[in-house]
Amino acid sequence: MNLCGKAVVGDLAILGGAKLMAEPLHVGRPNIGNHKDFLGRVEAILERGWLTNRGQCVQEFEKRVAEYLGVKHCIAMCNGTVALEIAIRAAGLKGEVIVPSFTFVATAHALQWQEITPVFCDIDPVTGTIDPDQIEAMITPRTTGIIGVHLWGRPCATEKIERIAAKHKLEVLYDAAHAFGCSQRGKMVGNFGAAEVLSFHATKFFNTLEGGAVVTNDDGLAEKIRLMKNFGFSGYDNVIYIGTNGKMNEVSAAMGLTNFAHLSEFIEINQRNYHAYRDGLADLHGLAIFPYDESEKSNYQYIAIEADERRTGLSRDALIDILHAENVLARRYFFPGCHRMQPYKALFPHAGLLLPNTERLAARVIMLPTGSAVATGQVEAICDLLKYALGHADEILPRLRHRATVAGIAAKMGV
Ligand code: T4K
Repeated sequence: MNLCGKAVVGDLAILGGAKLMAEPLHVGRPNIGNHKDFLGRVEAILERGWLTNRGQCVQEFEKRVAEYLGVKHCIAMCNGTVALEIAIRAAGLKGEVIVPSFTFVATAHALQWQEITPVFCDIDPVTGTIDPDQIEAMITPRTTGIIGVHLWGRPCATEKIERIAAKHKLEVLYDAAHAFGCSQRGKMVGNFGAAEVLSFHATKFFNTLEGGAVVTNDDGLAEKIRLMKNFGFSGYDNVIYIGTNGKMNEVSAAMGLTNFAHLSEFIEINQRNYHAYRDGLADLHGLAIFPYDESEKSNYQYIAIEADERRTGLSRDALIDILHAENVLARRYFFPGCHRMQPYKALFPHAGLLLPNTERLAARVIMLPTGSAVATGQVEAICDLLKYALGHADEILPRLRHRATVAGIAAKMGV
């Protein structure tokens, strides 16, 4: 018997067999530090009666993040999306901003929310980040900036992007939601562009329940952002700027401080799982894992694989259905690409024609579970399951088709 426990194709859960995992394995299960430490901090917050508005924990958290990244300013926020919106506004972006479509929709929404047009640029097929060679062709007189996304913790081609931006007098921001703890040429993400935006959402390897931050080395920009995230207040009754409420609360910061004590442990677990996946999938034709550059610092938080249907014999979606049936809740981050989501789909119906690499990757990517909720043995079993599925694609495919036909007929009959 193999590690996934499938002797015949009928043993696959999608074809009626037992599930590989007793409990669902999610992508994005939170890593949670020491419960007692967290609860102790929450108790102290309650004792102090200072729950938000730049309390002790938020101040300490901002200091820890800035020190860890070697960046001058960290402004903690309630989430990454609001942090993006505020950074965009503070950097003075308007008109059109060039962004990849291959990102979580929050990157595009943070622009559109402020009536700034996201102009979708294609990605480099190897790195998955914005292709700097395509940026210049998208610049118009209305363009004010570029937002690169450090996809799955892989930093963008920052040098090239920033050279183009300087030439055309554009601002550069980075959506670093995936890249806390990652470096490029030894420099920590957080130190590139005018500012970078982090997310500490529950599903990120390092979380503050909900949370985010803008990090920057620009004193003036930091000052503006601090004002903007607190309604523009500069002391009691004195509003000197337009602002909103982007503040991180004390309990979120307490979670962040608690998780800081486990940061290297979380990264080690992710790296261990990454190695197990990389080794387990090594000889599978048609399934390629997105590699991490291990000479750089990385958080290893996303296990992204690309499925080439012509070689696997099974489509990406069929593989996801097979995994889901086994309680391995793989995801399609980022399907179908922002340009195929509303309102962008209606606004730019033909955007896809300029985004061949985005369309290709969006149709192929499978995100697999990792983090402290996933044991090495489970990773090995998942790899073995994929190996089994690919090795028996010829037998599985007709049975899946038959199953789909029966389901279609049943649906039509209202059964
Ligand atoms: N930019 C980029 C590039 C981003 O990826 C994101 C967020 C942002 C900006 C915006 O940052 P935030 O404003 O979110 O701070 C999830 C996250 O909600 C989102 O934060 C993240 N990116 C995105 C990649 O993934 P969904 O809609 O896929 O989440 P959901 O609810 O399906 O959760 C994923 C899985 O995680 C669940 O199946 C189960 C597990 N889970 C989730 C939560 C919330 C848990 O086990 N426990 C939990 O508490 O977007």
